[in-house]
Amino acid sequence: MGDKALRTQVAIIGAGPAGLLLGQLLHVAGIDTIILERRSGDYVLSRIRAGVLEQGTVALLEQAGVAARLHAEGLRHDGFNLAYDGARHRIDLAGLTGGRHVTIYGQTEMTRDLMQARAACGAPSLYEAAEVHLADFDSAHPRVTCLFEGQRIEIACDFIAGCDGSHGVSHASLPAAALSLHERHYPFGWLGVMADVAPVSDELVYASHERGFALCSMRSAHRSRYYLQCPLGTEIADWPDARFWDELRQRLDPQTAAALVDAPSIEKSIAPLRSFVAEPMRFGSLFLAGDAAHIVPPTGAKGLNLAASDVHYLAEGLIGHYREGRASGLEAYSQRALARVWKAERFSWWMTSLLHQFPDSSPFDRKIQAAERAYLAGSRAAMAALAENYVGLPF
Ligand code: FAS
Ligand code: PHB
Repeated sequence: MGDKALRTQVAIIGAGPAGLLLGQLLHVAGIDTIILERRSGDYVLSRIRAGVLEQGTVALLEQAGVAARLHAEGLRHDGFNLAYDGARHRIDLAGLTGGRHVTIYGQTEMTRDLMQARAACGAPSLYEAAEVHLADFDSAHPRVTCLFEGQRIEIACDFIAGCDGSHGVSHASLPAAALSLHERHYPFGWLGVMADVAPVSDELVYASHERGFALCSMRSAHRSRYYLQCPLGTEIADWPDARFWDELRQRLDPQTAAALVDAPSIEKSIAPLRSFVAEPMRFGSLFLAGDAAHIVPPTGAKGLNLAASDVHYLAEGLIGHYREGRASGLEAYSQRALARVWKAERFSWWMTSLLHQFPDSSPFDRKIQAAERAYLAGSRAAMAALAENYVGLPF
């Protein structure tokens, strides 16, 4: 028994996008939650992550009542560009998908909006909660314990939502035999730079070059986000700004390279690329959502958006349980979520394979990759398939 006993309907582990969005959707539906987060709020906000939101994610933020700033500051994008063989090929998202689009709005800002909304509604969040432990989730009376502000807290709840990311405690709490893991590691990472300078282009540019992949993205009309494919083991210390900008220019098509304006980096980090799925996503009263259950390489801008669709299915199931005593939503959760997860895993793997240089590829592999790019640049049907995945498949 802890020093302090609490009770809630849904205990949420993790205050990243998945945990916070779930908390807000359940609050709007009148369902009580407690969020436990290992880090401080400032630390969570300091992590630079995603930047592209699907329309379905925007709709969920509207449902959660946190989309005002997104609509005021987010950038609607109706297309993006692929750059290879010295030319740019625009993917007309709106024209190829009957008007669908994406919105550029940093995950940091989305997280900030969700944190502020949760604080405003007074729903409890335990930041810097240590030694979080999940218990009895194979029963109807699961419990979560943690150390918080020097006290041992025990939370009795009906359900636990494991939204604690790829290094969380939730899936680590499961017996290995209960999980089926599927994984692919890529032989490279992304070196990312943020700079307060106007973006090189008003739409994103994904460049494929024999020196490696590069991505030109943004957070606003005054803040740019760039990435370079880099070998495993790359050290940030080996990449001063001047080298980064020079290498980026070499990988871009001439038109984009000529327009690039560089500026001092305000953030520089390296992210490894991997594909990962843990099946199933439900264990009794414990439900996994977001990076706690799956990881995609960031090439297709799917990670954050998959966390949102998991949360959509899980919130629907929990609301059905509490409002109508209906178990079907929760029983279908894992199968529904995984059906969409695997399609996004496929797309992210495909786009990564299309645009990156693979150190161990054979001459045949490289010919196939070049043919895939050439086919895509010349086929409306191929571009339409890319576009419908990029804007987000239906929930
Ligand atoms: P998160 O990892 O965001 O949140 C999990 C939270 O749980 C964290 O705050 C963590 O501190 C907390 N936690 C962990 N263990 C805990 C414990 N034991 N107890 C309590 N709390 C615990 N996606 C894109 O779409 N585009 C991108 O460009 C992109 N870039 C990325 C770059 C990096 C370096 C990384 C790591 C990911 C990137 N992603 C990107 C994916 C990323 O955006 C995730 O998909 C998104 O953060 C998923 O959100 P959550 O599932 O909430 O997980
Ligand atoms: C980003 O802006 O961080 C970003 C955009 C598109 C991607 C990945 C990352 O595919």
